[in-house]
Amino acid sequence: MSTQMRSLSLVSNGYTLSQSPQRLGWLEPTDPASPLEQLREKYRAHGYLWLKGILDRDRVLAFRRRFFELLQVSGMLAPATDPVEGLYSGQIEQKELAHQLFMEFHRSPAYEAFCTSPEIIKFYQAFLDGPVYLHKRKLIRYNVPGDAKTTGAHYDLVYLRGGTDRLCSSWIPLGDIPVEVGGLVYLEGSDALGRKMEAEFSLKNADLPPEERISAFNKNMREGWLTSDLPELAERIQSRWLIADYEAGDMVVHSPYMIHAATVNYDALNRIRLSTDIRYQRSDDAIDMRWKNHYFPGDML
Ligand SMILES: O=C(O)CCC(=O)C(=O)O
Repeated sequence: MSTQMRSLSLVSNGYTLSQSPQRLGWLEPTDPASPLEQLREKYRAHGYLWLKGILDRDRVLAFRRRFFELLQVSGMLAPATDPVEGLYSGQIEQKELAHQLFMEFHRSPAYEAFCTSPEIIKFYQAFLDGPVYLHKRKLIRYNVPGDAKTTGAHYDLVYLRGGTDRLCSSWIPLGDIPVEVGGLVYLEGSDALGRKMEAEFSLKNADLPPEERISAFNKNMREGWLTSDLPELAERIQSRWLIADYEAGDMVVHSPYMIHAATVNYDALNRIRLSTDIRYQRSDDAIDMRWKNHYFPGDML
């Protein structure tokens, strides 16, 4: 669908993407039942697989409900609404409590169970052709409507340089995330650019002490982010940001070199954007030991 057919406001950290429609496109969906070699080939060629409906939609929604049921005491949800809708109240009255419960949820067996759903494990075992390992550091993100701060352009290996680069990120919408709700946007064809940038960073970082060399925050990096100016990056490399209407049940698998970012949640219905991002790799490949702990704010990853 053309972006003009639906008037979209696409903004990321103050930069407007929708002003340059020629720099926008749509993410290409993939049937998870496609033959394995086809999936691998597509992943190699595009740097991502948007696996439509690979997860059980009801299970994803039940997990969404669980999250919002736990956090609703913080005042996050509009009064007298069903938690599964995740409708924003307009302000989080008890911010500290929300944070505490949010962190608690990261450590819950329910979250672990969700991230190790049989469909996910089965997919990765086949895709990576062997036993797989899930990084313990896993992230849940909620983005309330109107929050101007979003994920800047980056590729994941910047944060995961201490192990193999044969790892896959899973970005999982926990609920429907149409473009307006501010999901991930992917820079078309950027896996190759990410590889080139990483090779350049490796040269620059070569003389740094080992810990600093792999840090996303060393003097050669920009806090891990390549830029906040998404339109300029797309223009510079003559590419397009690919947007999508994600649905509960989908999972995007992206390569550690694929450049992505997020846009502001402008949902007219006031839905909070909820998602998780987790990383799988083969268990016999080198593991970045810095990811062996639960996520905590300021963990410098
Ligand atoms: O959900 C987001 O805003 C960022 C997620 C991300 O960067 C990732 O999945 O690698």
